[in-house]
Amino acid sequence: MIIKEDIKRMFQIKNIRKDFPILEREVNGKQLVYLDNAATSQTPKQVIDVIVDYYTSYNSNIHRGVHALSQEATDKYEEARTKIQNHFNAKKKHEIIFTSGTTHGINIISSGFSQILKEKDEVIVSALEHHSNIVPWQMLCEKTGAILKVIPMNQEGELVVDQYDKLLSEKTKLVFVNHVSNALGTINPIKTIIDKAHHVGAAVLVDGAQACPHIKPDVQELGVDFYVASAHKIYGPTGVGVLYGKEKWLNMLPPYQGGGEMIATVSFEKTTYATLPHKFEAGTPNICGGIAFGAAIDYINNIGFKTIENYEIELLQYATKELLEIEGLTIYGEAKNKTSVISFNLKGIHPYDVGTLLDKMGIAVRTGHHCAQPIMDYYKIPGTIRASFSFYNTKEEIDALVSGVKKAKLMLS
Ligand code: 7TS
Repeated sequence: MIIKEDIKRMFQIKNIRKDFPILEREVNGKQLVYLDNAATSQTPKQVIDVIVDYYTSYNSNIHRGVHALSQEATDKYEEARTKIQNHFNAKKKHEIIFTSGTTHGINIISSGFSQILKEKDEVIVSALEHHSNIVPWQMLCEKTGAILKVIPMNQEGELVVDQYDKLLSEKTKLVFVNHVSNALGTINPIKTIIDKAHHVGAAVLVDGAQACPHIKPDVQELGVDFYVASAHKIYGPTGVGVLYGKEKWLNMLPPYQGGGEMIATVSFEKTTYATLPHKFEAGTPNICGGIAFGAAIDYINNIGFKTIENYEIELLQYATKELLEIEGLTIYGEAKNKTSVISFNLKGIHPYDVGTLLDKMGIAVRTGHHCAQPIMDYYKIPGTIRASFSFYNTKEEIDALVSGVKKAKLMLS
């Protein structure tokens, strides 16, 4: 029986879906069912309009021209920085650095710490990381002689926090962990991880790439030293992201790249660097992207994180229940606290084959190791099929996924 609440919700989802023109399209002659939101989310027309407006009306370089267009672009770009500051609740606007994305943000910090760390210093990573939050730190360890330690995971796909306690000591200088695992959807206990690290005097970087579409992080409440994210996973464009850093750290760390915009004075004898945030923003940035990022933040806040959370949990629970009814299907990652991501496999069938057949049915999922090979190694599998849901997905789309997986199973067994 459809109750009043369901009707209200169906109406809202219909309206929300109208904001995303791409959801109307067909793929391989079938209505698109987009379930690869953890790779990149779709962009609402409110954000697309901002991008079109930028190139139609005021495209120009920022922070340098006295002319009207340049001033307009500068104002809009800096307004976006303020929106991002407010969203993450950063104390100061100059603690918000525009980057090209999460990977860029992590590299700014890992490269900076290569001038601070010494041989035998220790740094801690978690077993649940994306390669972006592993490889830059391994490069840092190679350069400095620092030692990389790993917080292990368990079968449910959760971090074993007791083991983390044993890794921490006064030798620990840095801890880097994701807020949410991209491969499994696990929400990590980052507040506990941060507090424990601070207890031994270590700084913490949180990779928020997968958390930000679902959770509004409060960097002051978390007390985190660095928090990074990408706009394209939060309904904004690709090629832009954010690095939040505590002022004292950003002042202490060296610039990442040299060039225009990041200097105060230049002569052949000596160059002095600009103050924050420009010190970390060499060259012409992704101006349109930054402004559109601000619009995406507005969009997601208009929907509201409580609404998003409630609805996405409903989708997650429904999909989990329906998928588990398929014989031979295993879900990887059953953390108590997780976002709307389901990684799964069919017994004896390669995930890539299932993904390819689903694509023929118009259903977009990601298959493979999801740039998280250590997690796949833990489960001793080559990869998974990953379905990741957004607030614009529907139960009907989950039904299409479930029926598609059943068909794929029949064809491949
Ligand atoms: N960290 C996490 C947790 C991620 O999920 C990703 C991208 C990154 C870092 C890198 O972000 P980028 O914007 O700099 O590329 N994750 C995925 C994914 O799960 N499928 O495609 C990209």
